[in-house]
Amino acid sequence: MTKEMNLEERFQAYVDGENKVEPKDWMPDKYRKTLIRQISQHAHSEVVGMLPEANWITRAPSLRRKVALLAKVQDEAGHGLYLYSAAETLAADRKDMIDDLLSGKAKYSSIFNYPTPTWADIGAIGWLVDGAAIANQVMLCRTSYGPYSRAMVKICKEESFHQRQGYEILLTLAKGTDAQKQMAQDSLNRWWWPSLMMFGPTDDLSPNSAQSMKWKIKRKSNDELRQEFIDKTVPQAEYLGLTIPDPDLKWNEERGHYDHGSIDWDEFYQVIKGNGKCNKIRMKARREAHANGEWVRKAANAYAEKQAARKAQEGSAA
Ligand code: BYC
Repeated sequence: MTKEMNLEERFQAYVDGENKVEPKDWMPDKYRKTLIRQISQHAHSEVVGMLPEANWITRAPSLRRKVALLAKVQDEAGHGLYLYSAAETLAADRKDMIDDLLSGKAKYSSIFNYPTPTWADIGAIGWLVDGAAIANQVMLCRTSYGPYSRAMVKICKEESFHQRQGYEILLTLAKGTDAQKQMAQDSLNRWWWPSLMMFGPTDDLSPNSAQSMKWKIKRKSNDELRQEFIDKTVPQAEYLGLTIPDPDLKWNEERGHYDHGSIDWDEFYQVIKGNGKCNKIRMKARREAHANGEWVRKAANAYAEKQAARKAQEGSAA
């Protein structure tokens, strides 16, 4: 790096050299803000993502299924914690992040605003939602911000287990009675299109992508990841003997990829504006859980607060 380079150019050259940015390094303010936005949204998604699945813990069809689902939901809470901690290394305040979620200012993944009316939805979430999350998060293991990339490595390992538990639920249903197979098909019909929306708007309509790719926060574009997910998932659906609800889905020999039908982006924007089927229920559940946890936060902070009060008293006495 030459002496004449300004800070932003040096930062870009550092990132271009595949170096990781660490909390104490200089970084452009917009880089910090973009990361706080993305990481906190990601953390909120993990936490809100527990709700549609937790709905089935008491109704899991066997002890084995219940144990696996409990472990999965607990993992999601852990992911939220790693991610809030990663955002804190950028000087984000956890209370502010949570307040933004609860006030509706901060986004969380669109996917968690859809209902889970049958047990098969737990299979579809594991297979498709965690499958889409893995496609996205494998690239985030190589994101330029060190604490985020390291959190992602552990998260991806756990997501792989989640994906397999979901696929196995659907495999069991798909090999079961006609009614069970239909249940699996219905869940695929419900979750296919929302899963494709998880990757965000098409590249030409994604306002954040170009800069995030330049800074290597994102390593692949929304459309690239969506395509990877489709190409990987179609054979899995075939193995299950289920039909993906897209009459335009076709292998394109020339491109070496599947072509797919058009995504209902109006639905996506409605959902992220708060008008999805379950937005209000999800937020109500989060607000209630937060209020019920007040005593836990108080107890956890009590010692630190007492210490701070004692220090302040000693300071004023001196
Ligand atoms: N839902 O410019 P764009 C999980 C927003 S949880 C809602 O492309 P960006 C799991 C976007 O935020 C998986 N909002 O944005 C948990 C932006 O709005 P703002 C969660 C969306 O950031 C429990 C605007 O649309 N994974 O795995 O470059 C159980 C324009 O978009 C969505 C992550 O969060 C959406 N789907 O790219 C099971 C991964 N898509 O902020 C599973 C980390 C877009 O400008 N995040 N928006 O107001 C990312 O990789 C990126 O943030 C995204 C969007 C690819 C999601």
